[in-house]
Amino acid sequence: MAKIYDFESRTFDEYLLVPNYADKECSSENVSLRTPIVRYKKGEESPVNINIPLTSAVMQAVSDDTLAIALARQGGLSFIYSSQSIESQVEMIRKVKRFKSGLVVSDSNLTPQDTLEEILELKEKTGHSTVAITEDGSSNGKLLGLVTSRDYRVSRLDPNTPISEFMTPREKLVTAEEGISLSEANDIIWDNKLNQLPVLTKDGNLVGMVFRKDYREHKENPLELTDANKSLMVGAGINTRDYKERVPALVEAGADVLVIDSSNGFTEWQYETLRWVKEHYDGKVYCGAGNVVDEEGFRFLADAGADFIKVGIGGGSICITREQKGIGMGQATAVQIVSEARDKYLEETGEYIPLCSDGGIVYDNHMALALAMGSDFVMLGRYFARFDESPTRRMLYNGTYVKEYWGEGSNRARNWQRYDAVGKSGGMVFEEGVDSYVPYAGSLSVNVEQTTAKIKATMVACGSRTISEFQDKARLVRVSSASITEGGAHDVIRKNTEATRA
Ligand code: RVP
Repeated sequence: MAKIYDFESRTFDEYLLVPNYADKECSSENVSLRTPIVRYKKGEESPVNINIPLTSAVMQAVSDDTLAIALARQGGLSFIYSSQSIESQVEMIRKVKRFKSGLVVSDSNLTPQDTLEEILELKEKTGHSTVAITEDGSSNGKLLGLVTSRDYRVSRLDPNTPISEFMTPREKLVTAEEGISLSEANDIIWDNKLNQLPVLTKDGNLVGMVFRKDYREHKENPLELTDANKSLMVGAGINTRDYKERVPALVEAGADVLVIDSSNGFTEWQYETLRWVKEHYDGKVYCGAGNVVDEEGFRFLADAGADFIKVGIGGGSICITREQKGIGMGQATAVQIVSEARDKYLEETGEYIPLCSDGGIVYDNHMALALAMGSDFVMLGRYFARFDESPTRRMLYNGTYVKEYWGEGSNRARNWQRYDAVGKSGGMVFEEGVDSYVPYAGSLSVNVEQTTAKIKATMVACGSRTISEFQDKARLVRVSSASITEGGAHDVIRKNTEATRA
């Protein structure tokens, strides 16, 4: 007979946190939101951490290179969507890795024999006005000169003029040698009134550039998430079908963490994919898996070697899996059950597996609740889709600005690899996601700053300075529907009808 659980599954809105004692030292300035994202042994540190517990969903309407750069600069991590060709996903990863606040691999390079016309074309393509002139026109060739917009006047110079005639030659350039620190490079930039400093190997080959502007911006983004080479960090989605080709290409491009993107992770497909990644790379490539909602699903992926596990089925704002297939679990309950399973696994094996609460987060307080209930980080689709940096169009709809947002299981995404509803023709037989609009909300950095300030304030109210302390100390209470009404503004005539909770 079917097993029927004797509890109801619940959503975040049905819980509140109860404050704990907070001493004077427990203030927002002293709260760290740094959090582990891949498995580690008890007593050790996770090899990969993020500086704020926010990741962006593996979705076409959310995570491209532009959003990934903006989010990494605030300390979070994007997972670039996999419902695209391997080549275009790789290109997005490369763009994020190339964007460096410190040393930038030059993406605009020509030879001295090229012409002004080619400089102008390149500038148009990359949007960058500094071009490295190398012997072979590559980003790591012998540096022969530099061209910036100060070196030519388009109105005075024949477009066919060879670059050698107007570039600033190598001997007139101030350069630095490989190994220089970012702050030393910055001193040279200031002392010599430069806008950029080429960094060269001992043999004079170009390693990259340090830009004055980037250094300043880095100082303004103290939480910026970078790897050992000072490149921004970025994740990538993979699927269980073409992983043998996709994973090597993504790893080669520099993806820092992978995740198997699927609505249901409790499958032999995920097991095989995880084993392949782990064995092929000797455990050196990190890969998350999911999604699951119970202990059995968690154990299965943990034993298969998942580095983190995503929790949640059917809670996504654009997701109709529960309606279509009748599967899923209320998100808050799923997080609680899987967290308990994770803690049991830690007791038994001494390995901590970070959890990601994925889908169904509407308000900032839901993020705090997800963390309190045991998630180490959250994954957000709708939240990020609303910002300038998301890949979709901003439009005027019924008098307000909106952005488009569609599910990976919608016909629009045609991401049949994420779902099992594949027909004979290879298309989708039914949809598990909808195509929608979400209210436009401006820039990512402003919103993320506000969200993280709220999470910190919640943690302070619960007497916690770190996420793990928050998880240990949190005390939660279920609320009745009447007390939910009591929790919002009530029995007053609101002057401003805009929702203020988001
Ligand atoms: P939300 O943040 O509530 O918009 O949810 C985003 C999550 O929804 C994704 O990370 C993914 O797990 C899920 N999703 C994406 N597409 C679909 C679908 O089409 N059903 N669901």
